[in-house]
Formats: sequence, C-alpha cells, structure tokens
Amino acid sequence: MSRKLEHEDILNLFREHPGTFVSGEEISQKLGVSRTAVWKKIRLLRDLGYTIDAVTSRGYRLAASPDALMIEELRSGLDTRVVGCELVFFDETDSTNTRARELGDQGHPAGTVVIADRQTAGKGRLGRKWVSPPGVNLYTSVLLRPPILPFDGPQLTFISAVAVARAIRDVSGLSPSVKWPNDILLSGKKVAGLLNEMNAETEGVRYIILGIGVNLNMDVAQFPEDLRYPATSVALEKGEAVSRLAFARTLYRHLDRLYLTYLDQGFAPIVSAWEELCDLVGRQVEVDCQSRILRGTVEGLDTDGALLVRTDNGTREKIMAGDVKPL
Ligand code: BT5
Repeated sequence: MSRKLEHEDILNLFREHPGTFVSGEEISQKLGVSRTAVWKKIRLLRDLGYTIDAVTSRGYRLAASPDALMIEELRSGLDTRVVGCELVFFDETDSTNTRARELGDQGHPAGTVVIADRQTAGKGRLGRKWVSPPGVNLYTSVLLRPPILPFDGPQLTFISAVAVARAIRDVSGLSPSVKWPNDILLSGKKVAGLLNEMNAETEGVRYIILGIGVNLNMDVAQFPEDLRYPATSVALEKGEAVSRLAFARTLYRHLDRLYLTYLDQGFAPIVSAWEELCDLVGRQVEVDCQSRILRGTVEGLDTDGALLVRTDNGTREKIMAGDVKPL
C-alpha cells in the first residue's frame, strides 16, 4: 500500500487540524504510505523552512510555515480560475520572463505562473536591468493566451498595473498610483515595474507574458545609486515588513479577476480602473517622446493603451512611448 507522497498531502492534513497533533500512524493510514515515508517527508518539509513539532506518543504538529514563496503554500491559498493553474518556482533564475517564454513555447496553459526568489539577469524595458536581490521581493511572470490581435497586446500591461496597485493597497493599506505606461508608485517613487512580452503572428497572439517585479521588503542599502527614478519598497513606505506569500496570493487573485473581466467585457473596465489609480489624469504634464517634448493635460488612456494628452494649443496627442512628468 505505497504511493508517491506529495508535500501538499501532509500539509493539507495538518491544515485540517490547525494547531493540533496528528499521529504518524494516522498520517500513514490516511495517506496510504509507510511511517518511514511520512518521517522522510516531515524532514524534507523542515528543510524547506516549515516548523514541525514532533512529540513522542502524540505525533506531529505544523507550528509555522515559512514566508518564503513556497509553491505548496501558495497553491493551497489560491482561489483563482486561470492565473496560477500551474506554478513554477525557482530559487534563482536569470529572468522569470525568459522561463515563462520557454513554457509558452512548450505549450503550457494560460495562467501558468513563474516565480523566482532571485533573478540574476532581471529585465526592464529596452534592455534595461531590474535589480532582483533574494529573500525580499516578488519577481513573477504570468503566461496568458488571450484571443486578441497583436495590436491589442499592450492592453494587458494595464491589467497587471491595476492588479499590482490593488494588491499593494490590500496588504499594506497604502495608496499606490500608476504611472503610464508601466510603473507603480508609492509616494511618487517606483515600487514596481512591469514588462509585457508578446509572441504573436499576424492573425493572433500565441501568448503574452506579464512580467511583474514588486519591491516588497527591499531595504535602502539594496537599491543601486544609479536608478533612473527614485525607488522604494512597500516595507520602506509602511514601516514594517509585508508577507511575500500574502502579497503573491492577493496579486494573483486580482490578476485573475481583471483578466476574466477583460475577456468578458473588453478593455473599457480596465481603462476606468487604471484611470482611477492614475493621479495624473486631469493634470498638466511634460512628455519626453525622445524626438520631441510636449506639454499638456492628461485626458486618459486610448483603446490601444496610448496616453491621451490635450496639448496647450488644443490638439489631442496620442503618446505611444515616452516619459511623463507632472508639472
Ligand atoms: C521596468 O522596466 O520597470 C520593468 C521591470 C520588470 C521586472 C520584472 S521582474 C519579473 C519579470 N522578469 C524579468 O526579467 N523582468 C520582469 P523599466 O521601466 O525599463 O525600468 C527599469 C529601470 O528601473 C532600470 O533602468 C533602473 O533604473 C530602475 N530599477 C531597476 N531595478 C529596480 C528596482 N528593483 N526597483 C526600482 N527601480 C529599479
């Protein structure tokens, strides 16, 4: 009567009896495995950072779970329909976006999520780097397969922007804002960045990768000095650490709901949600579009994700790429 014992089997049993002891005998009977297999698994879970008390004649009790981004923990707390249907975790990888692209090429389903504790070559836009130290932040990429034309691909960035801002708000009580096109700010400083990558042919999108990097518990000393914009972390703004696990769960839940809304109702509800979080709507800004600089009032988002700016001489400009600064 032996079968392969998963971490999750034992953890679920513990969760059914929170705070109480479960005997080795009971675990082995319920799960249909030997006592030795149970003991080996308990040892492995301890190595993964779980605190499991063992008392002779009483059995085992789960005393604490690690606040590492343990896939087992995450999986058990996800109430999503698409996002997180597969979870892939790396202690270290070059870039979660690169891993997610590979999974996309191999045919993994929409909703597959890659997480890394640390990235050795985290990517920003236009070949820039994303600083990704271990143990403190969330680096994640979500593989989606929306039935849309490549032209609409950039719309998905706004889904992740809204999801990240809402998740930060939920776990910290702070009020983040979004900055076009791909930044999330706390007190005007960059707390998260987004990198949307697409694989498409003319007739449709094969997949889109939503790359999301959120500074959760990063300390001042971990930021390099040569950042393009002032940066911060949720913990620095809140004055206390936030649980990476709780944040990840909340983020995937928001992403899931927003993505399903998008599939059902299109881009319009995403635009409204984004505009509510954008404190530049209605304000005077300067936009550096590389080839020219223009000034005007932000009106909102266009249907393709471009920023709409009413210039001082009354014309309405669509900004496809550029840096926006409030005046
Ligand atoms: C971004 O680019 O903001 C996109 C960042 C996306 C990172 C995620 S992490 C998971 C996934 N896997 C990846 O490999 N990437 C995604 P951009 O707007 O180009 O901003 C990059 C610039 O932000 C850099 O040139 C730095 O100046 C600054 N920067 C780098 N690391 C930062 C950090 N941790 N926090 C704040 N700013 C940072």
